[in-house]
Amino acid sequence: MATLYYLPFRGRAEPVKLALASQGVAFKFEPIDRQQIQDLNHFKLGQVPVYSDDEIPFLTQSKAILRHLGRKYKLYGSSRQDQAAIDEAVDAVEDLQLKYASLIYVAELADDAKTTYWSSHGDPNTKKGRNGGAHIAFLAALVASGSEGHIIAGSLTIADLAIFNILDNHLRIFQAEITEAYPELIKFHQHIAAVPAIRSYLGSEQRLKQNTGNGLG
Ligand SMILES: N[C@@H](CCC(=O)N[C@@H](CS)C(=O)NCC(=O)O)C(=O)O
Repeated sequence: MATLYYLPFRGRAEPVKLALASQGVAFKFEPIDRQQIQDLNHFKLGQVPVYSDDEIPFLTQSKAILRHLGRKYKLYGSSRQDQAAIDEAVDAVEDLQLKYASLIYVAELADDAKTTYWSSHGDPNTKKGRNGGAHIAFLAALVASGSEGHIIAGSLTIADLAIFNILDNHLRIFQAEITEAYPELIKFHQHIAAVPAIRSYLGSEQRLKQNTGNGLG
């Protein structure tokens, strides 16, 4: 059975779980602690998530795992153009993810940091600022360029799942702001959450309650 090793919160394992759940793939989640990550036989890059299945043992890096699942379960479009666009979206999510991680773990979600974050990475008026592409407006543009509620190829891909997850994280902090500025993202979030297999996962025991390592956000 597919096995996913991660710390006991959603974090960077969540898009991987969403991908598996969306395809009805049974998987075992192995919660581990930081001490266990020192076992470099399994955690060869000194980090988690780590994923194993019948083809690949102990694959590290959340985006590499996501791409593997994308290829394995046909969540990666059907052409090289689709795949390039999917990679682009997944990497755009990573740019925002790094800013989000800093807000949670470095700034510890302090009020002034939240205000600065929204101003730099959320407010539609700052889209053209020096944000290195880490801005919710760019994700909104990707969503708007899609069709039938999906970013690419008119069907579910890992790009949808990556965007859904980063959006889900941001909605926990900026629900009112996003609802006002980006109604299309709210619609997208609802659409993905309503995919039957995803809805069922989101309401299941497998969906951990704790979102981040320090319990913020
Ligand atoms: N680029 C990696 C980052 C992985 C990462 O930062 N993992 C953290 C948990 S979110 C970790 O393993 N921390 C343990 C440690 O630093 O000892 C990915 O996307 O998987």
